[in-house]
Amino acid sequence: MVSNNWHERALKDIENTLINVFSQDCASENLLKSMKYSTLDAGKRIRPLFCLASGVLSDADYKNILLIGSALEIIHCFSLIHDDLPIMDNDGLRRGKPTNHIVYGDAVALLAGDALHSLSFEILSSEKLKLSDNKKLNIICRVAKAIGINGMVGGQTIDWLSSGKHLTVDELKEMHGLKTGALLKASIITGYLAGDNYSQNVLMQMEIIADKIGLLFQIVDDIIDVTETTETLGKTANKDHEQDKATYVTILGLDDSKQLAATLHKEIINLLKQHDNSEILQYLTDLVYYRNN
Ligand code: GRG
Repeated sequence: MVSNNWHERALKDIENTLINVFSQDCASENLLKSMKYSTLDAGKRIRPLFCLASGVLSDADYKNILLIGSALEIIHCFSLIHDDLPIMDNDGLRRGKPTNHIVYGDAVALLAGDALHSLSFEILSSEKLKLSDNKKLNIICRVAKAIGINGMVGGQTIDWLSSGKHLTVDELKEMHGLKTGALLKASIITGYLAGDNYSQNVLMQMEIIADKIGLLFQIVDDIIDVTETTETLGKTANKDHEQDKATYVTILGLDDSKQLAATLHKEIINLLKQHDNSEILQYLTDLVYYRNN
């Protein structure tokens, strides 16, 4: 059984890797402060944790997957800064503290997001990542696609343009698969790709499982948005409802959403049990399912 020790140690290692990434000169002290403000010492670190967990399946080097996971977390943090801006979700609270633009102003927040975006690819292409050029290129390509027009940005655009409109469950699933699921999936897949004990067959199965984990993450996100308080969430509760956005809860209702999440959780655990060394992935799936923030 995976102990909390693994989780605690991984969180520390992720934090230290991120701190290291920021220990470089920056043309603007304010820009660096703003980047660190939204990246260090906060968040559940779900994406790097999944990257570490799937790397175990292919015997990936721990330092390599820490770097890849940290690059993905940095992308996630940049998307949160942009998402919170007044021209997007206009939110004042994130991870239990004022959002980046509230502290540093809209322009610096926007630029900090841009700089984090760029920094993530600097990490993935750096010599610190001890992988063959082919592997690196494959990983960089996966990440770029996951956050691009057919990934996070595409999904965010659909989400933005569909505010106030009725979506079917399938449309909602597709939108979230892009906006949130694609980066989560990239975390699981790139962790696996980083190792040498690798098979095309397992990769295909991990792709299917990763899609389901992304979906579970989103359904739970929609549920806790209405069942938990702003204090517990660390961000404004009931925000989707206020902004008239379609969610699993608004389309299916709370009980059916909970039932869907429970079924999906069981299904993912059963699929993972078919793979050796998947205990940490199972542990993280539980974490996604049982979380309250
Ligand atoms: C220009 C590439 C680019 C992106 C900008 C703003 C934007 C486009 C995309 C936003 C994507 C987004 C914010 C998706 C929401 C994802 C989500 C559910 C965030 C909460 O994730 P958690 O629960 O948060 O993992 P913590 O704080 O724990 O890290």
